[in-house]
Amino acid sequence: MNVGQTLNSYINGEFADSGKYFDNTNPVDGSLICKVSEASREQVDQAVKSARVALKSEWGAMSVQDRAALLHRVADRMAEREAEFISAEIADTGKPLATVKTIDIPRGTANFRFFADLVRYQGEESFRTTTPTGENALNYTVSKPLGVVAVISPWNLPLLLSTWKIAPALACGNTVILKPSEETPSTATLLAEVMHEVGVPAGVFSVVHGFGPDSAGEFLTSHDQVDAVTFTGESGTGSRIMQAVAPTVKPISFELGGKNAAVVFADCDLEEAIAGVARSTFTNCGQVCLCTERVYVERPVFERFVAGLKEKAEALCIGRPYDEGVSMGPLVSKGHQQKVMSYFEIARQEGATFVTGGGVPSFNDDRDQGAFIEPTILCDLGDQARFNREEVFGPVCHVSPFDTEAEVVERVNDTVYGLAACIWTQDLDRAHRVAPQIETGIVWVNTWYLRDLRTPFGGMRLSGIGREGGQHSLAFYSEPTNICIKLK
Ligand code: NAD
Ligand code: 6OD
Repeated sequence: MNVGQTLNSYINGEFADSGKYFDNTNPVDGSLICKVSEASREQVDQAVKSARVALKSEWGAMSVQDRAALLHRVADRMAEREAEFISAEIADTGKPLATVKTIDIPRGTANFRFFADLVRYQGEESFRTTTPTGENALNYTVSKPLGVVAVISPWNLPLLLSTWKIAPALACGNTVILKPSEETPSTATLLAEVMHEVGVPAGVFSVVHGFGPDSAGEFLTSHDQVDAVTFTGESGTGSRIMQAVAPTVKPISFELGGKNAAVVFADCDLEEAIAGVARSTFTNCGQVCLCTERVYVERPVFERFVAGLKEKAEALCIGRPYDEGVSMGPLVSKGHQQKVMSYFEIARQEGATFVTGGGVPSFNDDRDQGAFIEPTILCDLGDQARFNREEVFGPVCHVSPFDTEAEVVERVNDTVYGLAACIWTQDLDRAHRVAPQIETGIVWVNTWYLRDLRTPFGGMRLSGIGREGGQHSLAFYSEPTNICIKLK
């Protein structure tokens, strides 16, 4: 892929232009990166049909061992082309080089290797049965692919989050159609090139570019020949996709939004807690679904905590992705910058105190056309304030004091979301007592975003449906058939 070239969809083993284009812009300075060809309804239909055919082709007949080996070749080739993946992800997102180099791209290859290895050693259940009337049988389970899986992915961790679903879906023998975010089409296109280069058969993996409503996203999720939809994105979009799949009752896996809390007890290692909350709030400019937006601090350490967090926020170096020492890039787009700024305005009207930030930094160069925003800390809002209830998805948190354990558990759980939470304490009994009371899919104690790909990942309430990770992914991406043989 050459920088500046038009990005096409990848359908049935070929790159295809639709004749209709949208702009892919650089959030650092608003410049045009390239044009992207928006897949038509006919092209999406073609992708689905070729994915159906591919299910019955050499791909369908391939042994698990060969499939796993092919996925390792995908990872190998991604590693060989790592520099291109890095520069493509940076162009689309504006993230600092160090972040893309250590998180986004390595996790992309790791996702393929992990699921290739996992599926290789996968067993199947069997039960020897004796009924109360003395009949004997052997039950065993055969796992089959679901069929054609639609993967709809967001812009915040483009390669990491799309491959988190593509890899297990392929490992289980499905065919996959990816609809990447319109904001970040580049690494998805590179991945299609890699699949082509290593010989993934035509139709097994396709990429359709475009938007959601009345575009590739909707064409795909409402297609009656798609067997399952796996989606990462906003809760409202999840709800619309649920309606689109309802007529054909497709299996869905949803990783959605959050309004994640961190609880800082007075007995914590305060320096570690401050550094940890700074990381969980400001990483990737706050654009990780797991980022902290609500912080509850036990009253005796409240003032010291806020002062320490302010110091960390003001020490962040905002700038261009490739500049030395830069720790925070822009938001993904001007549109998202406006959304985050609108929440700052809501917070102002609700009476928030801005401890730091709250605006757009001024550079007096081309970055003023970019989507930068200041790291921001707020205090003095009530728990019912809109700012404390809705997901902002920017580099911002609200900090409030609490007095008792029971009070803070109730306040943390008082939300329509349920994705992740962090507890900062040195009291092991308290950690074990509080963590299970938190109503989220993930609770971290004295850390944040420490990942083991075998663990269940996902959220409750508006934060999602189902869990992926390790066996949970293999369970979602396959269809079990129980075979019961009567024994004499
Ligand atoms: P989004 O919901 O706007 O878009 C996600 C994807 O869905 C994009 O590819 C988009 O084109 C597509 N889409 C939009 N409308 C659609 C429709 N009607 N039908 C089919 N597809 C449609 O989300 P985003 O702004 O790209 O990402 C940010 C959001 O994602 C945040 O809410 C964040 O919390 C959430 N997120 C959650 C997780 C998680 O693991 N829980 C991970 C990352 C991001
Ligand atoms: O690390 C992962 O596997 C994962 N799904 C992360 C999600 C991050 C949300 O933005």
